[in-house]
Amino acid sequence: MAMPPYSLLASNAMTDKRILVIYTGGTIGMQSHPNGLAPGGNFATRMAAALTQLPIAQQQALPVYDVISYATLIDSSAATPLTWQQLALDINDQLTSYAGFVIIHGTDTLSWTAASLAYQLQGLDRPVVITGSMLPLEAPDSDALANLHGALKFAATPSLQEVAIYFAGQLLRGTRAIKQHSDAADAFTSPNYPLLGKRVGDDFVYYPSRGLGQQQRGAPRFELPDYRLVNQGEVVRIVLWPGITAWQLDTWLGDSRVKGALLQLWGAGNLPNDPGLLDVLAKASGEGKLLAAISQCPKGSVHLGAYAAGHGLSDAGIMAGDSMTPEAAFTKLAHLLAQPLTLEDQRQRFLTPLVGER
Ligand code: ASN
Repeated sequence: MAMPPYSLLASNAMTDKRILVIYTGGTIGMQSHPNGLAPGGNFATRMAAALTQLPIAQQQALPVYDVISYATLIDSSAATPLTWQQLALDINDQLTSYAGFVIIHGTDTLSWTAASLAYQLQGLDRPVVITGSMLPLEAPDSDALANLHGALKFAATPSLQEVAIYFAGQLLRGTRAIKQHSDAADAFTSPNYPLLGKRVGDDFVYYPSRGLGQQQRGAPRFELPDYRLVNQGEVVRIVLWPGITAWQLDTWLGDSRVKGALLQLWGAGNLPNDPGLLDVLAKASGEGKLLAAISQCPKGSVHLGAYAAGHGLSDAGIMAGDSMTPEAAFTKLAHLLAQPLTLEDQRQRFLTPLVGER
């Protein structure tokens, strides 16, 4: 007797391995409108059509997936902490129904969303892979199909147990990635941490020894605080420039609405030798504001106190962000400030690696 093409067991196994694709917008789904490119709908059909362009063997090796589209599709410049929170809530709601998740996102703030999700989805026991593209899905020579393909493949890799970005053949840790190029397909880099995986020929290779999967113990410990508490400008990012003055710094840090700040210093942690600047910082941290510093250099780490000019930073209560990306440091401040923690706990948790971000 001939066997049916799929046994019941096989189809159950397929269900166990389903991937949920969440479409938020971005260039990948954009279509021409009279005012320029804008996010287009009907993504599930368009994605399925694009995937039929893969060689048959690759199509057959794709995981089964469902697609949900957000009601309001955005260019990722419109993302806010509430967008990050919505994604985390949706993943939390669907967690046990899917083996992995692919988030389709605009590239401009993709690494911010990735970093924020990593803090919200601590202890994640399955893949969450964020991707997008530099050219729309239907554009000639688009990078969209290759990115969707790789994202689906890695989202179906159970040993990947963290929030990662798949882009241009590379799998990057979500808390370690930055957008480095405004035009090239190879738009993302991970300046201070090796790739979690990559495409090698037709294979998608994951390096488990670099991943968080091995640290994963027990049930996920998601933290889903109310990000409305950090959605009105409570956290600011200040990138130093030559000639910055104390009054300028105070304009930001002295505002009672500001609860935390990320400072981007020069080099290994240098700032102008102006006692007025340190006074402003000390006053803000004395008022209970959470202040952290990283470097403006994408590679390397800050060492507060390495230079005489930067020596007073630790005394002023500034926490060293080591080699964290701006995205990872900023979203971590926001994540900690959204929770009812004491200042001491917030400081201690900022300085502790939570999801491989430092
Ligand atoms: N402006 C777009 C966005 O971030 C850029 C892109 O997706 N390539 O939504």
